[in-house]
Amino acid sequence: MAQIWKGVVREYADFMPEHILRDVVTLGEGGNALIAAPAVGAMLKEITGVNAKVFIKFEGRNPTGSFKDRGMTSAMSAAKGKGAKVVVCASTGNTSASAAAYATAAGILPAVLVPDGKIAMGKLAQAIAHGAKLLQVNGNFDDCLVLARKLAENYDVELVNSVNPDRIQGQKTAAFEVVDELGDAPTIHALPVGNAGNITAYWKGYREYYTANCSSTLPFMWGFQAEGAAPIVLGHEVDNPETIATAIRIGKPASWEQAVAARDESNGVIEAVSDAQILEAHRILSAEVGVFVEPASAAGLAGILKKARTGTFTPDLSPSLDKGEPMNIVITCTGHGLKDPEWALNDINGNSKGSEVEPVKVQNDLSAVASILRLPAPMTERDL
Ligand code: AN7
Repeated sequence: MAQIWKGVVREYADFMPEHILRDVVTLGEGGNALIAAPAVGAMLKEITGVNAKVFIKFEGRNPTGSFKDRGMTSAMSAAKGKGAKVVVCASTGNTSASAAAYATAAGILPAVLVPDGKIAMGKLAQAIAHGAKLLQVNGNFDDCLVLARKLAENYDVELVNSVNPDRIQGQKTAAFEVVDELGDAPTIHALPVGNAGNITAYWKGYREYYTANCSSTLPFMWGFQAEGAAPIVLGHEVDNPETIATAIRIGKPASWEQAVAARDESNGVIEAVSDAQILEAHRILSAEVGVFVEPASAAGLAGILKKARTGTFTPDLSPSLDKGEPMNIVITCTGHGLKDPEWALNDINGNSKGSEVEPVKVQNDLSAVASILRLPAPMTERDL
């Protein structure tokens, strides 16, 4: 009989602090099996000669369509456990969608602060549908986060951004799942970096599993920021971050130090990818792998391809290569394409991709449809 998944807090209860387990709020998040991406493996082989098995950790499969749900189940469980009436978060969209859904499930009022404009329509719709108090601030994400933190400091309100350590507890389970499925850590784990909570959470998860002897290795953490919003790469804050990947349009990441620690302790990298590279990876994921993501989610694959093409893909660090085995690469795709679907239809300037995406008009007629599809004529009775 199949086991029914109980959500990340209960599934990984042994790795959760007690206060999160008292009153669990879950929508059934996590348990996302890796998706093999042989098309990406073939590209890497062609560019670098390296044998790699590439897997996508598709976090768009979570209840609200992003990885945020993993941390929201734990943060909301803790908030409910202490009797919170109101939670607040700053968000580029996904955190607000997730906070709104989990707060609703917990019977808590969600207040969300989002930047003026530049939020994908699907995410706004989610927050509104779940009954969030949606406040649009005339500033960017970084301004929103400052406000949210001050609100939580001065009023009886719980902050559920990833600076809340209870968020990281749930979010780290993504690393557990990867190890549980592969039998060990992958050689490389690539992912987008915005506010830097996720890279912090993965690294914590990988280390905890390693310490508990659930894995025998640790991965190299490869994080990728958007070029116009790459403070960690530049080494200084970015006052006016810009990228089409609105989810990671962040100039002052809250978990900056933890991200740098994850990079350095794992001998990894944090580098930048251009919007064009992000959109190319977005297309490869949808058209060659079968996974539809929002632009920010494609930054991990964009980074892997960039490193392959610039000759800075350094697989010689992998012990498995000595044995001639392909190395495992896991790429986290953080959010679902349905949240921000325009990128399937429009180019980088927001213009329609034209005939490539426009449906072909056809008569309501069987042979007309078959003819456009260039299907060979069916066998007739005479042929038989
Ligand atoms: C799809 O929702 O910060 O580095 O407020 O939505 O952990 O911040 C979203 C971030 C990557 C970056 N991909 O993760 C928010 C928010 C998607 C995201 C990131 C986000 P972090």
